[in-house]
This record gives sequence, structure tokens and C-alpha cells, in this order.
Amino acid sequence: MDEYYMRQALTIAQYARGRTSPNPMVGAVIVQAGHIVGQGWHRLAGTPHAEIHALAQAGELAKGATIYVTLEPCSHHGRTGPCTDALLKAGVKKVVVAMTDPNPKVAGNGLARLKAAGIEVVEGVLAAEAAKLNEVFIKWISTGLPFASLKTAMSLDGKIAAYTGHSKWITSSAAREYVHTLRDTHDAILVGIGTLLADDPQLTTRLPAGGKNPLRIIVDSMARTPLTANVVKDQQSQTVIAVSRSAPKEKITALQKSGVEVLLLEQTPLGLNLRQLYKILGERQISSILVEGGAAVNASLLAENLIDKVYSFIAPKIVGGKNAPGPVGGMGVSAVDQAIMLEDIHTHTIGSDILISGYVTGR
Ligand code: AOF
Ligand code: ZN
Repeated sequence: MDEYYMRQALTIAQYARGRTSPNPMVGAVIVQAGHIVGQGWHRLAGTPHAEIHALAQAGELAKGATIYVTLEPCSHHGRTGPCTDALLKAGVKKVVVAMTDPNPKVAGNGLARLKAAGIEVVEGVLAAEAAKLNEVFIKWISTGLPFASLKTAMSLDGKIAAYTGHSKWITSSAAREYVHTLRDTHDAILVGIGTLLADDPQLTTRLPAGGKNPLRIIVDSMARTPLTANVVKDQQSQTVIAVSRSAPKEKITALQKSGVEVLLLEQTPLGLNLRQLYKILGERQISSILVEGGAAVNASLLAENLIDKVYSFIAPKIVGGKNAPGPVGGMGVSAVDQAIMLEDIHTHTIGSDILISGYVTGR
């Protein structure tokens, strides 16, 4: 039964997918004498935690009850008060959690506090599922870097455009709508200057029901972004342009005057210091990034181990052409046994396309 109720808590936690950042998604289910008497999930950073919503629904029935929470109840005073105190006050008898909270401010303190107060604590129920649910939060809170997902879309023969550069559209509209659900649930979207110059993208979320626009990040070492670009003009979301010190000063000033933020990054022998960019974004509580190309920036991020997950769309069409580009540029590896490997692979059919997703293995 522990797994049954925990599964329910995991299900409701996900109702807030993409809305809790930089906080985790958390669900809580309160059970009294075999009945669910309260349920809640964390909805938005700065608002009450899952346990508080569930306790409010259970009212007096929380006394002597068991609570199932997908994450260790917090013990710290953050933007809200400690959930452990609320649970003790309500007279909950038993606390079942999926995993401890990797936030160093909590990290076992919540469970220790409950145990010290004589509460029965069970840990590790559906732990793997809970860790997967909060892969973004876990990466960000434990490294300070955002969790980055690379999205690519190519033909069956590995092309992202024809040799002329024409690329509209490789994948079906169903696959492109799926990409908008990804944009909706990421804090930021990142592209390189090549993609910006070629496509003049808006980098906004356009779903039938609207959606949340991510922060737009352009990797553009020489500040070549035109002042007339959609991401500069349209004011639909904030735009950050990452440039190097070699970028012309007047262009930087002009971009700033147009309302975009310009970030001056260090240079490495390989180009802009993209790890520094991630660090700055992490400090600003950007916990997830969707990388949408092009080939050069994809290659740099993969080479610097700055991609955690890959979403690769493959369309059943053959473009051909030895000069037609693929999704990852750079030099590439010199032998196939040095290729970047993915694990925990999932395959879906979306419209007429195939989506392969997986995680970059630790290198
Ligand atoms: C819980 N239940 O539903 C969530 C928790 O600034 P605050 O007060 O919102 O605290 C944020 C931290 O609290 C977050 O980093 C994580 O450690 C924990 N989130 N804890 O008991 C919840 N969302
Ligand atoms: Zn809490």
C-alpha cells in the first residue's frame, strides 16, 4: 500500500510540471484508516509546500494519520515555514517519503527532526521514480548548474536542412507542437547565432492553450544579433545575449538600448566560456535549459559536458547531399568508440516522426 499512495503523490506532484522552478515538484497524500483524507502538491515557488495543502484539506483528520510525501519534508525557514513543524502540530503519526531532500539546507534534517519527535519514518518508497521526477531540481541544487536538454530534429539520413539551408519543416506539426510543450516546461531556451541569423526565431511557446515563454539566450560571441531580430524587438520574453570581450562595444550598447541584456563572458581556446554562462544562469535560479541548436553550439555544449538529456526527432524523409548539415557540428570524434553515449533510452512515435530521448552518460 505504501507504493500505491506514493504513486498517487507522484502523480499529483506532476500537475505543476514546469511551474515550480527552482523548487522541486512535490506531492503529498494523507491517509487515515485506509482513506485518502487530504492531498496537495506544490504549485509555484514562494507559495505553500505540498504538505501544507494536504494538511489544510485533511483538517482534524490529519491527527494520527500517515502522510506520503515524494520528498523529505523541509526543516528550514525559506520563503515558507518548515513543513516538519506543520506535520508535528497537526499530529501526524507516520511519515513515508520517497527520497531525502538534496537541498543542503534540509539534507536529512527534516527526517531527523521528525524521528526525534517520535514520528515513525519510512524512507525510499519509489525513490527512483521520485529522483526522475525531480532530475532538474537535483542537478541544479547539487551543482549550481541548470539541467540542459538538447533538442534536435533531423531527417532519416541525419540532415537538419537541405544543402541550400532550407529547413522548414523537417518534422511534422505534431512533433513541433511537442517541442512547444518542452519550451513551456523549461526556464530558458538557448540557441547559437547561426540559428538566429538563419531562422530569425521567436523562441516563444505557442501551444493551443498558450503556455509560458522561457528566457531566451543567444550565444553570440561577436554580438552579431541584428537589432531587428524577433528576440530583440518582440518583447514577448526577456532575452540574454552572451558575447565575448571582442564584440564591438557600440553594438553591445545598441543591443542594450533595445532592451536586451548582454552578458560579457570569458573566452576559452574553444570559444565562449559556456560553463560560466551556465553558472551565471544557475545563480539566477534558471534550473533548466532547452538547447535548440544549431550545429556549432550543440557541438560545443556536448564537448564541454553541458548537456544532460537529448530529445532527438527523426522524420521519415531523406534529404541527401554531402554538404547538407547534421545536428552536431564541430570536429566530431576521431573514432566511433569515442562517441558520446546515451542511456535510459525511450522511443515514441509522434505524428509521423520518431522521438528518441535519453541521458548523456557520465564521461
Ligand atoms: C517540502 N515540500 O512541497 C517543497 C519542498 O523557499 P521555500 O520555503 O519554498 O523552500 C524551497 C526549498 O524547500 C526547496 O529548495 C526544497 O529544498 C524544499 N521544497 N519541500 O517539504 C514541498 N517544494
Ligand atoms: Zn516544506
